[in-house]
Amino acid sequence: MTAENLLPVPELYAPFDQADALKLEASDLVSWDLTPRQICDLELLMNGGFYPLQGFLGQDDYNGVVDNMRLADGTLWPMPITLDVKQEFADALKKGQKIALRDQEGVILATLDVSDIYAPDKAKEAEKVFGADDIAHPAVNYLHNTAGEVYLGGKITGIQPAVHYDFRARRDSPNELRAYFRKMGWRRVVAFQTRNPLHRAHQELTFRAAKEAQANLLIHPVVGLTKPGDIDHFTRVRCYEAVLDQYPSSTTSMSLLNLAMRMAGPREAVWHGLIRKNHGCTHFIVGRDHAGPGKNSQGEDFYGPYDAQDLFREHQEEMGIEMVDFKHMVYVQERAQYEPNDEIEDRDNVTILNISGTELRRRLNEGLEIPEWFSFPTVVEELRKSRPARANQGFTVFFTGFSGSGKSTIANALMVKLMEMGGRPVTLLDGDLVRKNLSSELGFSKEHRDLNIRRIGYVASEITKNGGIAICAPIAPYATTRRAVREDVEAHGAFIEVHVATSIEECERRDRKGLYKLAREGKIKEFTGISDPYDVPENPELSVETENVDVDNCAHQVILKLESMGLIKG
Ligand code: PPS
Repeated sequence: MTAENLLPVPELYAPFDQADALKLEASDLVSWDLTPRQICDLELLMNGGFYPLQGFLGQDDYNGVVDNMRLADGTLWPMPITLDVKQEFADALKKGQKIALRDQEGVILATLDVSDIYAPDKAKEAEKVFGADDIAHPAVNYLHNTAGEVYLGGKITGIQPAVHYDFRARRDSPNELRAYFRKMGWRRVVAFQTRNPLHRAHQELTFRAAKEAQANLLIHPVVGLTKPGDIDHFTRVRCYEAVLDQYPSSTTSMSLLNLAMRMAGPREAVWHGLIRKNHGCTHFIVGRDHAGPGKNSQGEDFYGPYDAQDLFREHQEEMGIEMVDFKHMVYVQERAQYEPNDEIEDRDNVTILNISGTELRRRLNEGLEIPEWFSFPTVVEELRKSRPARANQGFTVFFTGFSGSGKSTIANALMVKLMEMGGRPVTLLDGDLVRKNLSSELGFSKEHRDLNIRRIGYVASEITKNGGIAICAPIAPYATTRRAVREDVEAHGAFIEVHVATSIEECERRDRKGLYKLAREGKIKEFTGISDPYDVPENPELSVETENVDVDNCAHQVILKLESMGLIKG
C-alpha cells in the first residue's frame, strides 16, 4: 500500500474567498429543501467522502451504476447517489439551471448545476441495487414510499458544511482524518464500520483485525441514518466512548461518519470500502452479513451471509483498500476469553457462550442480567438508560378499521383500563378528536388522509419517546401510511396495530352516525368501504372481532396482548 492515503482527497467546496459571494448569489435561486438522507449524501459529496463523484448522478452515470456498478466512464461506484425531488418541482426546472440546496432550517449548503432531469425506473433500481423489489427492504421501501418521482443530476458547488451540534470533536472529514493519520504516523489503518453498540466480542475482533493487518484501528461508526429501529446514535456514541479505554492507548481512534446507510449488503460493503479509502484507511473489516437488511417479505434473508465478502474481494484491488474478514468470536468459559469460533479445536470439551442481538434486546427489554463476559458494565449502563425495561417504556396502540367499526369505543375502554392501572400517562388520539383539533382543514382525499395519519403518528411517536402511552383510533385506510407510522413509533418503543375487523356490512347496518346512508346516496364522497379503498392489515399484532364480542372483552384482549408483550405487568 502506498502512502497515497496520506495525501488530501479533492473536495467540492467553493474556494474560501468566493463562498460569501456565492451564498449571496444563491439566495436568489430556486431552492430545494434537502431531506435528512440527502443532507447526509451532500455532506459526503462535498467533503470528498464520495470521491470521485462530482455531484448527484446524471442519467448515464445512474444507469451505469444501477446496471453494473460503474459510472459512465467505467469507474467503480456501487450506489446510486441521486437527488430525488417531487414531480411539480422538477416540472418547473430547466436543464442548465442552477438551484440552491438548503438544509432543514433553510441554510444554503450548496448549489447544483442541473444537467439531468429524469424519471428513474424504480422497480429496476430495487432489483439491481438491492436485490429485490420488496418493500421489506428499508431502502426499497424508501425508494417507493419516500423518494420523489424525479431525479436531478449535476455538479455540486459546496458553500458550507452541514452543521452538527452533537459530538463535534468526534466528527472528521476525510481530509481531517488523513491529516490526523499523517500527524500520528499511521501508514496502515484498518477501519471498523458499525451501527450497533460495541461489546467485548467486537472489541476482541477489531483488536485482532488490527494486529493481523499490522495496522492501527479506526472505529468508524455511522451516525447518519441506519436501519429503522436501531439504537440512536447518541446512546451508541456514549457506549463507544466507554469502550475506547479498553484498547491499548494511541493504537486506536474513533471518528463518526455521517453516512445514510442503505442496508444494501454486498454493494454496500464495496461502497463502505470506497468511503473508507477516501478517509485515508488502507484496510476495512467486512463481517458476516455486512449491512444486511434483515428478512424479506417471505421471511428469507435478502443476501447470502458471505456475499458481501465475496463482492468486496472481487473488487478490492481496483478499490485500493484491502478487506480483513471478520471472525465470528465466541466466549470460551473455561479459558475466560474470546476466540474465533472456527478455530476452537477442543469444542467438545469446553463451554462456548454467545448472546445474539435478539437475545440482548430481550434481556434489555425484560430488565434481565447481561453478564460481564458479554459486555462492559459501562456500556450496559448506557444502554439501560436509553432503553429501560419494556414495562417502563412508552408504546402506541394503533386501532384501524371502518367508520363505525367500534374503534373509538374500544379505545376509550382501553384508555380507562390503563389509567386505572396507573404508572404511565395515557393519551387518546381518536379519529374525530384529531380531525377537530389537529387536522380541521383536511378532507378525505388520499393525500389528506395520509397527512392526517402522519400527524397522528408524529404525536404518537413523541408520546412513546417520552415514556407515555398513545392510543390512536383513526380509520387509517392505507397500509403504506400505517407502516410509516409504525417506523416512526418503533424508533422509540412498541407499536401495536389492532385491526377492529367489523365487516363493512355490519358497520353499514349499525350506521351510528347516519353517514353510510349519506354515502350510499352519494352525498358524502370518498367514503371508506363504500366509495374509497381500505387495505386490510396483513399482519396486525391483534385483530378483534366485534360482532359477537362486547366492548369490555375487546379492550381486555388488548390488555392481554400488552401483558404478553411485557409492556404492562399482569
Ligand atoms: S382517516 O382516513 O384515517 O384520515 O379518517 P379519520 O381521520 O379516522 O376520520 C374518519 C371519521 O370521519 C368521518 N368521515 C368519513 N370517514 C370516511 N370517509 C369519509 N369520506 C368520511 N367523511 C367523514 C367518519 O365519521 C369517521 O369517524 P369514525 O370514528 O371512524 O366513525
